[in-house]
Amino acid sequence: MTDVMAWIGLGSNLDDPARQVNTALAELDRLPQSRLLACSGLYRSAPMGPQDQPDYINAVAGLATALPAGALLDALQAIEQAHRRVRGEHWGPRTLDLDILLYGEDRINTPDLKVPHPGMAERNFVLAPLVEVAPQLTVPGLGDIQALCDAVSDNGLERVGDVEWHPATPDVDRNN
Ligand code: A4P
Ligand code: MG
Repeated sequence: MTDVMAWIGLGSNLDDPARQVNTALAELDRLPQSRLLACSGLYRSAPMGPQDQPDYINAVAGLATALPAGALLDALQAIEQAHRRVRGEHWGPRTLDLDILLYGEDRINTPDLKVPHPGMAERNFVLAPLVEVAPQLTVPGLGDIQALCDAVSDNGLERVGDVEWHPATPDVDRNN
């Protein structure tokens, strides 16, 4: 099976959010049949939903994967569990949230998985980091990522730094 480019949204607002996101990136890169190929910087964002919770740190990552979408969701939920995420209030605070934003050009609508992620067109903390790393991206059913990003306010959003992950340097000396 050939690889699909899946775009993953990462979010955290508890227990050192930048560390949660950086650790999760390394864990994504270690998933079976998968390789992390791209990553945005870290963005601080005002909470969407209940306001009596800390700001979030958000980022997006591009994962080349041969895992089917359902298996990828299971793997992401296992990583969330490893970060001791306790599911509480809807849209409430969390140590780590991993959403499948895009899975290649697929449109998926099952009880457990909706792709493209239904909220992504309203979320500046998803659109701005996607524009940073994949400005040519087209979202199935929604269109050009830059146009989607231009249509939302950047209120409450600030790029606060780089992630610790770096793309592997191609080994150009391998040929001989
Ligand atoms: N699910 C369906 N589609 C997907 C998908 N594309 N990716 C299902 C991941 N999961 C998907 O998710 C509930 C169920 O959604 C999963 O079991 C899966 O089968 P959850 O993570 O347990 O619940 P939740 O996160 O509380 O609800 P929801 O609606 O998924 O919330 P979101 O969309 O994840 O948003 N504010 C800021 N600034 N930054 C944030 O990152 N995140 C949230 C949560 C709220 N406010 C935020 C942020
Ligand atoms: Mg979620």
